[in-house]
Amino acid sequence: MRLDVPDRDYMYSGHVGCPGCGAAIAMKFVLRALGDKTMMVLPACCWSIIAGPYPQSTLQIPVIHSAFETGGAVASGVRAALDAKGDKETCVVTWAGDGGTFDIGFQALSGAVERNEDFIYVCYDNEAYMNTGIQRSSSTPYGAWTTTTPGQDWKKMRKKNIVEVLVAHRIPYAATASIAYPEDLTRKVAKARSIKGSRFLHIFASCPTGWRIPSETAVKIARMAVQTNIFPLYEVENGSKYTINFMPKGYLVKEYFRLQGRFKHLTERDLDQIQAMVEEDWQLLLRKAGVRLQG
Ligand SMILES: Cc1ncc(C[n+]2csc(CCOP(=O)(O)OP(=O)(O)O)c2C)c(N)n1
Ligand code: SF4
Ligand SMILES: [Mg+2]
Repeated sequence: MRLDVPDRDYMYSGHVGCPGCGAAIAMKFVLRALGDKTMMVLPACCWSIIAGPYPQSTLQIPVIHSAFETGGAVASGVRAALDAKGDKETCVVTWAGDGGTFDIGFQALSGAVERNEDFIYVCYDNEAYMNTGIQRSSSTPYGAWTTTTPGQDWKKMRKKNIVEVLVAHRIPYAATASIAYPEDLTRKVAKARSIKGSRFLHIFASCPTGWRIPSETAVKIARMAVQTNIFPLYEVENGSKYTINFMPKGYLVKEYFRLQGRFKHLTERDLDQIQAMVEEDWQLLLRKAGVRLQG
């Protein structure tokens, strides 16, 4: 099968991520879709390491490594500096993990998008603070083991719905995407690049190390997250126009959970409860998108 995505790479062939790292796959596709004239703000996260130690870098674009909590603020400053130089062409992109987005960088992100700063904010979501040893974030899903939710203290709170939080800011464009659907991802990045103002992309990026999965299953598991409705693919324009990009056939969440060591403690009853939560979220999304299903 030949993928219909640009073939010019903006990553060199080597990087220092773990084998099967979804965050590395996400970066590869996003940079291909953004093309030349891209500047990246990189708050502390696994990607601060994956890019390699100075003076080496796997990235073929200018990068600013920033403090963890400042992704939105630093991007605002870079945009202002480019504007002052008369450079309207270069696209400013913040690339942050879920911890740097849902939690610690949220204030700077919310401030920047409330001002409708002209930049793209990409959150690659591996559902925990991976770089520092798999600590739980507000993106970690209900039921997951992490080093701060060990044993019977597995996470009992549901994942924060970050796209809905961004949609509440009424930004021009917000979308979910997955490393398992590169054509959909590429189209959304290209669309985001063509829009002015604040744009937000939430990319599901498997983490073999933190999820306790074999590296070769990273893409399969990301695909299953979409096919089970755990991570639906959709986009929202101007805070109100919802479009669902993929209608799953409705696989059972159990199949997805059973492949991952981080969920191995869950009982059948826990998994039935999670199935009901997923269904509830999916029905809510369908209502927002104005989709009515029979039954
Ligand atoms: C203010 C501050 N607190 C804590 C850290 C330590 N730190 C660096 S990266 C990181 C985890 C980042 O998690 P996430 O944003 O989800 O990205 P991931 O590592 O999962 O790719 C932490 C806690 C820091 N650099 N700065
Ligand atoms: S810990 Fe996870 S996100 Fe970080 S480099 Fe390894 S696989 Fe990638
Ligand atoms: Mg993370």
